[in-house]
Amino acid sequence: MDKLKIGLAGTGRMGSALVERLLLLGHSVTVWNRTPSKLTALTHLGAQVATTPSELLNKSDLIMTILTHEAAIHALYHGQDGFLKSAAPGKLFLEMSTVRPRVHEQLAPAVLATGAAYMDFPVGGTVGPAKAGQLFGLAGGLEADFKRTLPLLNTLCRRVEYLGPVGSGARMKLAMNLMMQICWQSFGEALSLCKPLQLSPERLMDIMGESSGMPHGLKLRLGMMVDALHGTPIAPVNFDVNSVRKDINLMLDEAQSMGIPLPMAEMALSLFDKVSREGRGDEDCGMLPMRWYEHSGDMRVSKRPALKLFMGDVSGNSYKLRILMGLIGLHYEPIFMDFQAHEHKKEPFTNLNPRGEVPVLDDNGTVLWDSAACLIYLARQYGGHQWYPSDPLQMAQITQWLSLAATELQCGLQYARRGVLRDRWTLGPLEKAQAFGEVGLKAMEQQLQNHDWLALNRPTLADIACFPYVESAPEGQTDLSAYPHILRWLERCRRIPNWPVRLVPLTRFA
Ligand SMILES: N[C@@H](CCC(=O)N[C@@H](CS)C(=O)NCC(=O)O)C(=O)O
Repeated sequence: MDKLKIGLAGTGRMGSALVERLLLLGHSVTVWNRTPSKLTALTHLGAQVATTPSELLNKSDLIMTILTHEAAIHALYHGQDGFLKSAAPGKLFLEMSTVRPRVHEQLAPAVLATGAAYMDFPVGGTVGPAKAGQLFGLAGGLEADFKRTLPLLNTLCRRVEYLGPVGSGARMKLAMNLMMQICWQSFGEALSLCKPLQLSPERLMDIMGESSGMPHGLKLRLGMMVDALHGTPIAPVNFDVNSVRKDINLMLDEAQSMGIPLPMAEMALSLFDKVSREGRGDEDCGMLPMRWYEHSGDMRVSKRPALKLFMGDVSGNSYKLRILMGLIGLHYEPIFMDFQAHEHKKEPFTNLNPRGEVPVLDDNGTVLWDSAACLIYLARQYGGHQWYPSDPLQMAQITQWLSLAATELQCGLQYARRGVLRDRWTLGPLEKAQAFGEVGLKAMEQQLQNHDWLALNRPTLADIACFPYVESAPEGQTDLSAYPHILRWLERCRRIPNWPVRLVPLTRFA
C-alpha cells in the first residue's frame, strides 16, 4: 500500500496509539494537539508537529481527528485556525471521536464545501488493539470514499464495517459501547454473589471467564482484574470512569431524541456518577467491579459511619424513617431536636433544612430533608428492590401513597392531632383538618378492601409512609372504628418482623 501523508489531531491515549501504529506502518505522520507538550513523545518516534490545525491540513492528504467531545471537534474544524478556513480539494477527513451521529451529520456538509471528503470512523478497542492494528472500525460516509480508504483502514483494524451514510459509524459505536459499559457493574455484582465461596482471584476470574455472559472486552482484561483483586490498581488506564460517563450520556441523549428509554444504561450512569463523585473518575473503569466486590460487605452492618437522623420523639415523619431503617436493619445515630427551645428553627439546624423541620438525614455528609425524599433515598441506596423498586409503574404506584401521606394524612390527620395535643391549628379548625384526613382514610379503606398492602402485593414505602399518622389519628380525635380494613392493615404492619413501635405511647382520645 502506498505510504500516505497523514495528519492526526487529538493525541490523547487513543490518538497517540494510532500515531504509533501509523509510524510503524511507514507513513509520514504530522500531529497537532491543543496542548503541544503532549506531542513530545510522538516526535521522538518520528512524528512531525503542526502548530495549527490549518498547518496540519496543508501537510496531509488524509486527516484523522479523535477528540474527547463535541465542543473540541467544533473548535478544531470551525475555529480561527480551523480546518474549514481553507479549501481542501482531494483531501479526506476521518473523524474518529465517540460522539452522537448528528455531530457528523452537521459537520460533513461544511467539510464537503471545502472540496474535501468526510467519513465518520469511530473504532471499537482501546490502546492495546490500536497499537497492534486490531481495532474494529465502524464507517459512515460515501461508499466510494470508504472503498478507497479501505486498504489503510485494514492496516489499523482487525475488522472494518461500512454501515451507511455519514453518522452511521457513530450510531453503531454508541450501541456497541452501551453493552460494554453496562457490563462492568453486572460483573461486579456477579462477583459479589460469589464472595462466600472465598475463591482465589485467579480461580474466580478463570471460572467467570467461561460464562457465556462474559463480554469479549472484559475477558481480555481478566489478568488485570486478578492483579486488581490482589491490590494492584489497573494501570495504565485504558478507559477511565469519566470517559464512560461521557459515552453513556451520549447514548441517553441519542435515545431520548429517538423516544427510546434505556433503563440499564441509565442505571449504569448513576453508578459511574457515584464513583466519580467519590473522586475516582480518572481510574480505569475496570476498577468498578473490583471495588464493588471488595466493598460489598453487608451494607447494613458495615463499618461505614452511621447515618444520623435528626428527629423528634413525637414526630410521625421521623417515625416513617425509623420504620424503614428498622426493617432494613440500618444503624443510625438519633439526634433529638429540642422543640421547646425551637432548636429546629435556628442555625445550625436550618442550614441542614431551610424548612426548619424534622426529619433530616445525614449519610456521611450527604444531607437530605423531607420524609418522602429520605425514604426513597434509603430504600434505593440500602434496601434492595423490596421497598421502592425501579420499575416505572411500580414506583408510580407507591408514589401515589407517598403523596397521600404528605397531603391528606399530614395536613389532615396530623394537623388535627397537633391542634388537639398542642393547640396549634396550622390550616384551620379541628373539623376542617379531620375532614381532609378522612379523604385520605377513605382512599386507603377502599384500597385495603381487596388488598393486604397499599401498593404492589407486599409491604413497600407506601405502607411505611402512611402508617404513622393513621396510627395516631385517634390523637386528633378521628375514630378509626369506621375503617375496619385500615385497622387490620395497621395490625398487619405491626406484625412485620422488626417493625419499630412509636417512641411515645399512643394517647387515645375517644
Ligand atoms: N414534608 C415534611 C414535613 C415535616 C414535618 O412536618 N415535620 C414536623 C415534625 S413531624 C416538624 O418538624 N415540625 C416542626 C414545626 O413545624 O415547627 C416531611 O415529610 O418530612
